[in-house]
Amino acid sequence: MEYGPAPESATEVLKWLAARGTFGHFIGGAFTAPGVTFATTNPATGENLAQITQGTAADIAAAVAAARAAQPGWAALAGHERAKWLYAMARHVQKRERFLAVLESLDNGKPIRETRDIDIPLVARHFYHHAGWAELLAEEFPGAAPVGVCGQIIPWNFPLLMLAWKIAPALAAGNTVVLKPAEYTPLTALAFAEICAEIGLPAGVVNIVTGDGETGAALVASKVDKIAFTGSTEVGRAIRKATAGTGKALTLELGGKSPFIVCADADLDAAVEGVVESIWFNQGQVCCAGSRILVAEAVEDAFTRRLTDRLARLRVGDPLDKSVDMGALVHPVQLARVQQMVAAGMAAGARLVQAECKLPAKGCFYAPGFLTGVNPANPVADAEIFGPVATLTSFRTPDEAVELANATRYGLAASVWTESVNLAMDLAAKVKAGVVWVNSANIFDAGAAFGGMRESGFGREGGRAGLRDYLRGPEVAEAPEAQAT
Ligand code: TXE
Repeated sequence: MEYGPAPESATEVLKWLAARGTFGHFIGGAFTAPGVTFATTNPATGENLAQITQGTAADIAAAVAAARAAQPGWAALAGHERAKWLYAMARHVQKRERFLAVLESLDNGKPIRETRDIDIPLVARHFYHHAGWAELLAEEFPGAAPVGVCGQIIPWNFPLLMLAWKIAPALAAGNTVVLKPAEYTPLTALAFAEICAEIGLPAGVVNIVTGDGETGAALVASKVDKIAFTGSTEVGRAIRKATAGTGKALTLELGGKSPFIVCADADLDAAVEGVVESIWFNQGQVCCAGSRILVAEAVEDAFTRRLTDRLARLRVGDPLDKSVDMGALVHPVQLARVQQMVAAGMAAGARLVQAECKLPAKGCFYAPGFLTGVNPANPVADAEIFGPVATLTSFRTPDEAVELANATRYGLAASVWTESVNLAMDLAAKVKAGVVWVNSANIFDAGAAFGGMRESGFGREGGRAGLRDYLRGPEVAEAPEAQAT
């Protein structure tokens, strides 16, 4: 088996996988014996990486019981003591950063440049940031109490980062958790469970139960106090129905079809790089990807030319090769989905501009591109492709840009490119999205609230607003800054 560059860490990861082979769940501070298992595979090669236990309702009940038993003691700790554990998690993630970067690339297919420079550093940052919050909690949210036991269900596109987004604020606020990673990418969550064991985290504070949607549904139906979910809009809808009337708190971070607005006065080279970071980052498997490029008619030709040139220079290939820009999609099912969506878009009249790169002979690789001539009735106009393919449409006036940007059932993110501060502020206020980036895209910070509106869900992750979603009590309903205005 050839693993290209980064051989040392890759060897270490392969040894780690070989030593374990089959994983159980992490419940009450220890790994359980494996049960019925399924394979997690490397999407770049199709090879099996490890056997993963399919969580049952009984496993979920055991994990929830462990979290329930641990919760009062965890909440009773002084904030600075909870902070100590979160700092330890951050430091241990940093200590293993190369190992985790390679493991994530192997399980997910994303390029090592991204896991090494983006995913894993952001994971550590999230734990550091929330360690600070644990210390400040009593002062910043006087009278607030944790929600209790939180069930957390995460997707496969940023496996360890989504784990950090869920676990760090929950623990900082005094909750305990049962987390279910996505079935395609459970390995870094299991490596994180080992970190919890190694640092001696009190048993039951973090529990990880692996499995598919059935395991997720069992977690939703279990005796937890809150569900925090990131994933598809369809499953989010089902979870909202399942939790309605149960008294369980709920936050949902779902899909998107985020506009990427290039105004007539934009710095076009910067905007082209913005597209690279927006839709060709992580193979386009990003909930807030700028998947709808809206470009001012006056610069459409110039912008499209530069974008096409840039597209031709993207390198697609072995995720462990440090010079690669795009790796493999996460799974053959997702690859087929992207192929079908693009074919449907073309059948409805769109034209595909696609990189003519040589793809590896096997694995879930897909050449990036963009679709032009997408009319509003085209299925790809408002459906998430969730792959490295944007749509490109032109507009004449800023008002038309706003109208097009808001012509969607989603409202997760938006990106605005202009050299005019006034125009940027005006568009940012009018576009219906939880997050608006100006002259940038896909910037994530642990201190900034991230989350959607409309069918992109509700609730926030990151910063003060994210903390509030893991608390209840008098100071929680409204942020102090909101009360002041
Ligand atoms: O998501 P699912 P899938 C979108 C994206 C993608 C599509 C399908 O468009 O192409 O969804 O991806 C768990 N009760 N996003 O099918 O099924 C599941 O095990 C409880 C956008 O992989 O939503 C996994 O852990 N849990 C998204 C998690 O939900 C259930 C990221 C997400 O899987 C469940 C991923 C159930 N009934 C996909 N069914 C984003 N917002 O970033 C499944 N799960």
